[in-house]
Amino acid sequence: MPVLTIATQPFNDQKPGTSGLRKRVTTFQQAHYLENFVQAIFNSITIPANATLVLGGDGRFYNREAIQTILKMAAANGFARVLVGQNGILSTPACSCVIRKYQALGGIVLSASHNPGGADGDFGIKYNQANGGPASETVTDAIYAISKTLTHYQTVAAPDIALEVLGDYAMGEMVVTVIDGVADYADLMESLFDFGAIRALFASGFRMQFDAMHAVTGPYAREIFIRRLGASAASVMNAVPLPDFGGGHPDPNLTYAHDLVAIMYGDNAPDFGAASDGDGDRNMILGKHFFVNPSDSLALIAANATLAPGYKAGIAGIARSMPTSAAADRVAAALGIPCFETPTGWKFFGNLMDAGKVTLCGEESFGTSSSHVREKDGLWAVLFWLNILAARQQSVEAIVMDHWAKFGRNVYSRHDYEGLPNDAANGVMTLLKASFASLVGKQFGKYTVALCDDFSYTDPIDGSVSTGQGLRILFTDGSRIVFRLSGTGTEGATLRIYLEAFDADIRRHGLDAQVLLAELIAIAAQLTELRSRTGRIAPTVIT
Ligand code: VG1
Ligand code: CO
Repeated sequence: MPVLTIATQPFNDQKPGTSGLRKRVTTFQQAHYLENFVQAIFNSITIPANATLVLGGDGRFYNREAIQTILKMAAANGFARVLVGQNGILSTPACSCVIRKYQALGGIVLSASHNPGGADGDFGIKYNQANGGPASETVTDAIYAISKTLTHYQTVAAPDIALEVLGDYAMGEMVVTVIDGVADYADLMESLFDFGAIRALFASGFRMQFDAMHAVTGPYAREIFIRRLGASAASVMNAVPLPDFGGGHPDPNLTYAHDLVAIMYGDNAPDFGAASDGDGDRNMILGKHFFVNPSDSLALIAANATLAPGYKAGIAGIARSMPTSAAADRVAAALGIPCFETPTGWKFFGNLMDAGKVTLCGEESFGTSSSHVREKDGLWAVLFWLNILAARQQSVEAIVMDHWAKFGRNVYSRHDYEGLPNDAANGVMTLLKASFASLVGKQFGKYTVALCDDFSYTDPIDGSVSTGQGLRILFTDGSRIVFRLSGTGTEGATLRIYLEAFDADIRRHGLDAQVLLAELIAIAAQLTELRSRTGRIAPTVIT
């Protein structure tokens, strides 16, 4: 099959953000736009003769078209085999699992994760390396540099592959294998958790509600919760992946997962609630009328890790992103294991896991996972919780309260201001940074500023340095406020304000975080001139 070399023009806007390249579908539909980025990926790596690529996406609008395009480009660029998810679908953690299981050279995940989908929504593409994790910054920088200079890409003239039917298909010299990514992933989960105990929990009348948000986890959740664990059919809702996620915003938080939240805070609520995002790497955990903050969830999983068979021998260490609360640090200290603080984005955890320094990783943005893959993993976190609930036979709320009584509570909240004009958001950040020199030592109510900086990280394994990772104001009592601009949006800017204070007093542990953090929230508004600069009086999303 002859390789076709097609002329293209370079694009200047293909810089990957926190997690891959995310743009409007209409941007990706421009002539040669997708091809340009894919060729830049292929040019940034060496493709040996027997190389396998894993390919799949979250099923959003444009997924199928993009998969067919990439298959032909993979054939032209010399891959021996592509493992592609049935119907072109693979969740992000399943893709990571498959890359590792079949020792692939890497994988391409098509997803814009929690961003809305559909013809007017977002699309995205991300390259994962042989360890199953997102490409490092060095690699994404190289891809970006190449994308700005490309003049040609390579493809073949081949018919589309029938992605519905499992099996092998020839495309020139290359073999396309349509795989069942659900089975591989479910098997991995079964090897880590006590499925017998969880099955017994469901059999005893324990009720769960899982919301797949019309996104990728539906088929995985059905296989695992209903078929393998015996949960009732009604326990999984919105389980059919739709190209536009049913018009919703597939982001599992208190604002966008409102249907699930209404059930969990309603009369006769189930014992346990959970949701995942567009590509299946996020998780939200709820108890009866109770929300578990993702930072606490990481700490709690760490403290209870040995209850799950896959973690029986204990954990080597924990890593958390900088804005994530220090609740996990307290558990690490108690266990006598290290805790690492990395920039936002899962790509920073890969080296630590590969080096065996950490077992658990987490981000405040509903992301938790372990070294079983190299991505965050939504259903893994839900299963970990079910395993803990089965072992401890207590309610979600009781388990969290116990944890706080033992370790103290890192009271935590994130306020997101979405869709801000870029100028206003940048203005806030510039103002803050400029004020840093004069802030140290200043007193705001009961808080005194100890240190201000722009977080920078030196990777302990490869020595690479990442600067500009978030503005931090640290107070003398360990409280802090962090400010970041999102790197996953496609229009305007999203300002994230992360607030944290420590409270060891058990009498206050039942109180709402917004009440306990009121003073810090006011300080953040004052320092950023938030109202006058953005015109906003309240955040879009509060976590
Ligand atoms: C957000 C989260 C970050 C997460 C990233 C990708 O990034 O804050 O913790 O790793 O999304 O998650 P940002 O730059 O918008 O703050 V996913 O599930 O969207 O791939
Ligand atoms: Co995601």
